[in-house]
Amino acid sequence: MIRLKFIIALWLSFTAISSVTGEDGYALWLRYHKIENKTIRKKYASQIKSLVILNKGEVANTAAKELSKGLSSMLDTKVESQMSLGKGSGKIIVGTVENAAITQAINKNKTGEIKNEGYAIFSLDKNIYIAATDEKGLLYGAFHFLRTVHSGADISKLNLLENPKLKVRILNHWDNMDRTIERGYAGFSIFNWHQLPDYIDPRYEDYARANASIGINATVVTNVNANYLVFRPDYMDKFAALADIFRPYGIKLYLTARFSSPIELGGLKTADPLDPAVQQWWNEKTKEIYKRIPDFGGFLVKANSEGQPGPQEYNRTHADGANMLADAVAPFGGIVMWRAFVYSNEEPVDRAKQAYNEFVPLDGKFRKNVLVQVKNGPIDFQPREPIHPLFGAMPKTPVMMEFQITKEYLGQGTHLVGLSKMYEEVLKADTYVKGKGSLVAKVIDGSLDNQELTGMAGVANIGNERNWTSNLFAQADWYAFGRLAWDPYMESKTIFQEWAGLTFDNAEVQKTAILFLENSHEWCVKYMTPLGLHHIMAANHHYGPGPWVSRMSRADWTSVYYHKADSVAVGFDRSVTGTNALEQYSPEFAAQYASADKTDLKFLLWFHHVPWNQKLSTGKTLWEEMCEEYNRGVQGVSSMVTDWNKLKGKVDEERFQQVAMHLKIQEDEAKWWRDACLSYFKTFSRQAIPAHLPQPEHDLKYYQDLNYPYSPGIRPRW
Ligand code: GCW
Repeated sequence: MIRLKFIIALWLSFTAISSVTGEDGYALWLRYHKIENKTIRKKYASQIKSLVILNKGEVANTAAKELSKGLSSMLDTKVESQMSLGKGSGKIIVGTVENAAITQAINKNKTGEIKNEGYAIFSLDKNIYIAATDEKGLLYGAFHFLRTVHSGADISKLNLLENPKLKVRILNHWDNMDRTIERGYAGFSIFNWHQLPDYIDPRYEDYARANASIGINATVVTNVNANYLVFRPDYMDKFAALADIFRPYGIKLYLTARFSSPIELGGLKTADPLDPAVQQWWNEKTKEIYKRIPDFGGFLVKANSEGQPGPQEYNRTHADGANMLADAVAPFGGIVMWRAFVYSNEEPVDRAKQAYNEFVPLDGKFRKNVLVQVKNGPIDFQPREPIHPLFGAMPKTPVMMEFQITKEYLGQGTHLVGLSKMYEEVLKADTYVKGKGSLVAKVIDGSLDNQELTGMAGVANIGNERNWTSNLFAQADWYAFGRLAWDPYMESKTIFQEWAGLTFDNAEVQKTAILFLENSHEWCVKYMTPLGLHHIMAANHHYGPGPWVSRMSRADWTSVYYHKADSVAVGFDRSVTGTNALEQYSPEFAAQYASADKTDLKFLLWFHHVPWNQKLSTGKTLWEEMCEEYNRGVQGVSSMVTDWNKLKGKVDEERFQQVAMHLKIQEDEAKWWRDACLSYFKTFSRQAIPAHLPQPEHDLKYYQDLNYPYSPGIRPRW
């Protein structure tokens, strides 16, 4: 009996340890393990004797809680927060400028202007100050300080000022109310609508905390393919319960608005945005929401796109629709994010050109509290796209970025593909609209056209799987999104160092992780869509290759529409001889891609229809280069398999295995992409795959016959 009790006690203590250390990935980058290096830990302990929080609000309270928890754990000694300043040194003093002690310190330190949500951290008179203008700044400063301590850096001479470059740093959840997630690959939605508002899953708070730790200050919890039930009172109560949990973490809740809700829920005959009864309906609904959620952020809308209802059904414009909702939220300080992801099969125009055609004429016609939300590229989150021509083309309208964090087209739940480099490539791309240096980042942060309202949205990759994101390394994409939304000029290298440092303890593991994050996007592009190929994945679920897809309800959902392979050439001619999509960019931008021989190979087949036998700058023909590229992509993945396996024993076993198993899947699937695509394109090039390269294991029909009816993340049909 005693023995049994002992065993149970032992078992309990083990499970307690494993849930505390969270080495199944649940703890994300917030592990805050005890600092192993004794010298560093002791030094910190002598520099951090007490923690003083001068503000009393709920967000400051969160900052206090985080600092106390994080520091206590890393220093292995209880660091409790107190509210009175007291005497002596060795204090971490946290407060906003309303406190005299903070203003005095700021003046003495000659800290520059701390803007909304920004913070300064500096050492002064043997104390360390975390100072801000508002409490959210304190929270972000607290997380920054924790990162610094975690990294083992010297904290005796800290002096930094961080202001967020974008105002709305927001996740977009494509989560449905039945808990499926459109394009979600990490399980079901973490939001349990059925049990809300009475059952509060502790995960909601962990979610808010993770977001706050990387500067995310907003979230849209419902799918852009929206459900009118969002506006039913019982559902509004559910959202209010979530908003209450998010608020202490500085996170505002937003909702998607289905344009036809006044008909479906309100019983009106129309959803015409100029109809007073419709406007009245939205005004009333908005009031009901604000009654429950006083700091409600506003609406995100997908309209007249992929079957979603919108103002054009009433011969009204996107601006008419957006403005109606903007007027409804304006009295409460809310905003509307109106998506520019529009294209129509009926339009005989290159899909890549349609959003620009529709939105540019509306420049200047949107209310002040409307942001036009534009995807990074003109088609749809492909492994690589040139920048969307709308960046820089609507100088009188705030334009925000939409990135996809979930990997709809980049290996979904299993492939290790670091997205930060892709985001960086887009943000640092030059639009040239106002001469050299007119970076996309400058459009987004409002500096190019003097915009006040700015933002970046990321389509969330989070689900209810234990480690949140399925592939452990996909946590790095969530992390990178948050950091880039805070500062779109940040370098991926820095982001990777931060994330790897926080996620893994062993230096060799960190180094390898950084190497993977640096290179994996490029490898993925190569094994899926090299040389500017795009949209050649399998239909509907988009899992795996499908360059042969030719019969769909609409042509612009097929692969053949995009690659245009024939016996002579392959690629989409978007130059003057083709659809001239290049005309939508500034002349300097367009000039880079005007002729095939000058075009960067990354975008060759995006902009040009190129003969299979064309000699490229590499000295190889297009066909040969395509074969090489596909193979290089596979080799990259194989190198990750080898490199990761060398780390066995250097990283905790559970996370080691998670990554190892996913890498194996990725390696097999990279080969699948290569072999399927080359087998298919070979039927056009009518040339063999060079003999020194691996040959496909199967014939084309085999690849074409593969099917995956239960592939996750598929768009629901209702
Ligand atoms: O990427 C495509 C997806 C759709 C998605 C759409 C959009 C939410 O395949 O599932 O719908 O884009 O961005 O609206």
